[in-house]
Amino acid sequence: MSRYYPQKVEKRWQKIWAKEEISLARDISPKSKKYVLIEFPYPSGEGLHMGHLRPYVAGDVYSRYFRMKGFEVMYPIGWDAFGLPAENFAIKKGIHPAITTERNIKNAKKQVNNWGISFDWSREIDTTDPNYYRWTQWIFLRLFKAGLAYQATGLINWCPKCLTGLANEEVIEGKCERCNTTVVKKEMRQWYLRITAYAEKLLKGLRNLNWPEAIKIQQENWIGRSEGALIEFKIPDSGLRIEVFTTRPDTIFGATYLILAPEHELISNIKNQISNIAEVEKYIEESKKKTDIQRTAEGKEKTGVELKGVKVINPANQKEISVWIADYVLAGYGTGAIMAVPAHDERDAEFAKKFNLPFSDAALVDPEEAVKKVSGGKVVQYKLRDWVFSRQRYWGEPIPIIHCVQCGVVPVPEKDLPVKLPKIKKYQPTGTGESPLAAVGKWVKVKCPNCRGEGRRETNTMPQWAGSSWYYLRYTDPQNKKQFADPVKMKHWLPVDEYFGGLEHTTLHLLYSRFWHLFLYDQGLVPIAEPYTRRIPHGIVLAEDGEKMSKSRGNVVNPDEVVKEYGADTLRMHELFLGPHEETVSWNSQGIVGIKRFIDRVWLLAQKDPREHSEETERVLQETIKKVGGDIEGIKFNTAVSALMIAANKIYDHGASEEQLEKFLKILAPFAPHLAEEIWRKVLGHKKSIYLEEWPAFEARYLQKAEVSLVVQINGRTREVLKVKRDLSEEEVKRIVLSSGKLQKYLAGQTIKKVIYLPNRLINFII
Ligand code: ANZ
Ligand code: ZN
Repeated sequence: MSRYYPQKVEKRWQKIWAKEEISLARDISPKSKKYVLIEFPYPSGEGLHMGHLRPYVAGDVYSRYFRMKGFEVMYPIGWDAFGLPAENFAIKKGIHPAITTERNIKNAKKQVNNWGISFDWSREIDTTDPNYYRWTQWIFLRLFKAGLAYQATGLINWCPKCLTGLANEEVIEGKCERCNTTVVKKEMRQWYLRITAYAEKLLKGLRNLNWPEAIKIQQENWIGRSEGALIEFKIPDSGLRIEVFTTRPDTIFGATYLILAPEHELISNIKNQISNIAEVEKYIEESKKKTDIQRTAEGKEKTGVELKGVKVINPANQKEISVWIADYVLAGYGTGAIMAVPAHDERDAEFAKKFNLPFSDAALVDPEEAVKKVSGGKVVQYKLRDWVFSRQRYWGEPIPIIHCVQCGVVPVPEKDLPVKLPKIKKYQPTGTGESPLAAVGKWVKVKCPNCRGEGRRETNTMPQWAGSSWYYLRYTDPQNKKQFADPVKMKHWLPVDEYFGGLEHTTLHLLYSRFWHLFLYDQGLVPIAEPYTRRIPHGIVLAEDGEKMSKSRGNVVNPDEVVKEYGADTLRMHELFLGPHEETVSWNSQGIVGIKRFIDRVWLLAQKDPREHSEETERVLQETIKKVGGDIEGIKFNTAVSALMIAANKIYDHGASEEQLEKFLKILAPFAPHLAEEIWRKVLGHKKSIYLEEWPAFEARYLQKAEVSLVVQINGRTREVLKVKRDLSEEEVKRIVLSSGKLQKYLAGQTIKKVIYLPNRLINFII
């Protein structure tokens, strides 16, 4: 009897599967389609890690299962290869990012192949390929022509380490999402995408999606819809007015003062009127140094300065009230001004106490009436801001725009796409707010497509989120030279049925790509409104010590090392067995030995002779077929693995016919693809792959047999026959009997001297 050497066996099948195109998804097929997607990876120099393995294996089990269930499954992969890390790595090593990217892709590809992931390589895409980003630029132009891409100068988030502007979504608790450096505000010209125009659609579309509730809520909160009113407060004898946004117009009689954000534009207009302007300007300077998070943190002591010499009239009661600036009022929300109602609002109350401002317990009024009487207007406000879309870095898609002295902002004609990123030697960020491309004179200088006069190319590039905003569309038709994808193919494959991914992209990728998709839908360019039907998040894999895996801690488990030592099948099953897919789990180096033993045991089982049919085995198989299928569809891979292990032990004990062994192999196949195929073809001698087989059907008659009729005797006399689950322990049966009303009458108050239990047949109480 030979031992099982996964390292040898696995490589062989990986090659054969590639040749046999086992995972190729056909566009024209009589089968129902299933589109399974993982978030395509960023190909870094470090290679792929456990964080990639987890969703890829999950998607792989799912895809292999549904192929066997008779679906045409598309499970593609590509590379999200633009972005800062490649560029930073290149700067450090002095190698061009195009070269390192190619190298890293090659390596990552090898990795996922070693893990036995059944991706459809014929659909591979790379966002840095001009054939791909040509269409990213094309969609940008569509947005531009629809008025949804615009330039503006404003205060934006700036990362002083990455030396680039950032979108709000990339600022996590005041820090850069990439490098964790505290973000500062900087006034700059930027490109924006008007995602706010889609706020309502982004909210509404969420409702019908099969996403975890927590993710929906997070996205809803980020969009932050709130209904309220705009109300004007006049500055007497000036013709000026201050507009506030309030969600509580009913409290207007209690508004005893007004607060502006320190950045409010009115302040510079009424400078002469402010008698303490020096103090005010000092406060404005100080607040510039704080992030929004610091400014609005709960429990932070309220600060502010009165604008002395300025008063406004409360339109509800005509009372004159004072005006203040305070940093807890943000410039970027509502109108950047509030009416303060200390009697009803906690933050206002804190502020009023500190500065000795009046509280008013005036009665609430009907909100509708209040708005009418003060001639305000009902409005809806969103927390969502427009998406800052330009980056002052080299390694990204050039924004296809030409600036002309005569004509202003001119889009590059579609026929001139792609605007290729020039290969240059000096790609270091400049830090001046200009992208390194600005120094490439030859590339920048270009004729205006409109007037043929002298023009300059836009030198900012797109953020790393651009290419990923539509990549799942390209998978449906990756080679298309005429369109970003053929509508017929999109209609066939969309929507994505299952989207496996991380929890960190809720307000980044998932928000951005839904926005692009909804826009393309409005333009009639995609067949359905929402791209991702079901979202399946996974928890992180922590190191064995329960800490995050990190180089500096030295606790990183490298999946490739595990493959070398134990083989891919063991790695896959162990990883799935660590815990529920959506939960954070810790690596466990002891448990892996158990999985390895399981793999060896199945191998032994396949060598066992003679092979005879066993009813016991059949019953186990039937239950396991049902359980494993249900678990895969319900994303409960850990319990599926456990069911397979239990089944293998029982089958080992009871024996199995060839047909029974085959059934077991088929349900094991999605999890341990190499082992299953090796036994299927090499031991059992089948010519064709096990992945062309059908998932075994289970027969109800066996499942009914999961219940048995148990005779209950008292002192040897039969008193009852109970239907109970098979294989219960004596304790479990006792509990059932003692809670049965009919039997209680015999047993109540009696001392049970002895219990005789014959599993699945009889229990006899001696009293
Ligand atoms: C008066 C009032 C009375 C308010 C009351 C609340 C309670 P959401 O739900 O988040 O939209 N507000 C408006 N603009 C603001 C800004 N730029 N910075 C900080 N706070 C601002 O909150 C809306 C409420 O937050 C508004 O309603 C306003 O205070 C405040 F008993 O007006 B309210
Ligand atoms: Zn021109």
